[in-house]
Amino acid sequence: MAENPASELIRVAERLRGGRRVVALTGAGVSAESKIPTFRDAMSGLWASFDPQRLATPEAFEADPATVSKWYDFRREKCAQALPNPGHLALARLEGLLETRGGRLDILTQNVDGLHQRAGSKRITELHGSIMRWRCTRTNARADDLPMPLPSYPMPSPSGGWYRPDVVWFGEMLPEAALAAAWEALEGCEVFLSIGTSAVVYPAAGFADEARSRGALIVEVNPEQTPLTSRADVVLRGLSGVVLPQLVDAIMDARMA
Ligand code: BV8
Repeated sequence: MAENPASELIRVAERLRGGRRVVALTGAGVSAESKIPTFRDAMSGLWASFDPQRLATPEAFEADPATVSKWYDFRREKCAQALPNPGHLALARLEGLLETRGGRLDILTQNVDGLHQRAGSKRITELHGSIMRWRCTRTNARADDLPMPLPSYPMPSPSGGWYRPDVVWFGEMLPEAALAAAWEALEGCEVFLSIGTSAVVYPAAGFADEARSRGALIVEVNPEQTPLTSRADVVLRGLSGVVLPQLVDAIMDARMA
């Protein structure tokens, strides 16, 4: 992977130094260095023969609640064992840096693993819910303290329904509060960072264009090309766990004062 020209990194750092309104859209790539498989990686072992886009649907749960519950419980355990990586930690640092300069960082994450919270970030919108939480199919009551692993698949809820993962499946609407928070963040956005996402799942994949229509600088951090690459103003080609700390160091670099 070619090193990013320092000038590209400096260009973004200079824009961020000004204490701006920044939105970071994060995807599974940000958690890849925490050993959580991305969607487009072949899922390891037992799940290699399953297609996440087929399993992550209401129809799949309806048809086979045991298999879907087991898949999510397997992933929940991996997420609970994972640790935030330097990319998550750099975003938490960036949030504090911007705030001291009167700016703001909104993290809009497609990830359900809770690692941004554990890295210390505060202003986070979970666009697609949380794999650490389950929701009753009858009452919508939520539970984030169910035993790990679950004692049975699927897990019955006290109301006589079942517990389903409290995530947004393909074909399901995003939570209203999450969408409202995303639109509010995009409203004032001056720099939009698309980090570790294949930029193919909507409505999140449309946020970069929303930000651009408001004059924001569009920056992509990804080791590979995506459908957003050709529309990005700056492409920082690399791993988020490497590029994001470099970006924050560049902002802190006194020589840039
Ligand atoms: C909805 C939670 C109303 C569950 C997920 C408009 C146009 C076309 C289609 C649609 C549309 N509107 C709605 C749709 C349908 C659908 C959709 O977009 N389909 C796609 C496939 C075309 N959207 C929906 O259904 C959404 N609902 O809009 O409701 C509606 C409904 C139907 C029809 C119309 C309207 C709900 C979508 C949410 C689904 N839930 N997750 C769970 O986790 O199990 S999606 C899941 O996959 C993620 O949350 C994420 O959103 C998505 C993509 O994953 P990524 O995070 O991008 O990860 P991926 O593996 O794909 O890529 C990783 C990237 O990281 C790669 O680029 C790689 O290069 C990079 N990378 C790897 N390592 C690193 C790295 N980058 C940096 N550093 C590294 N170290």
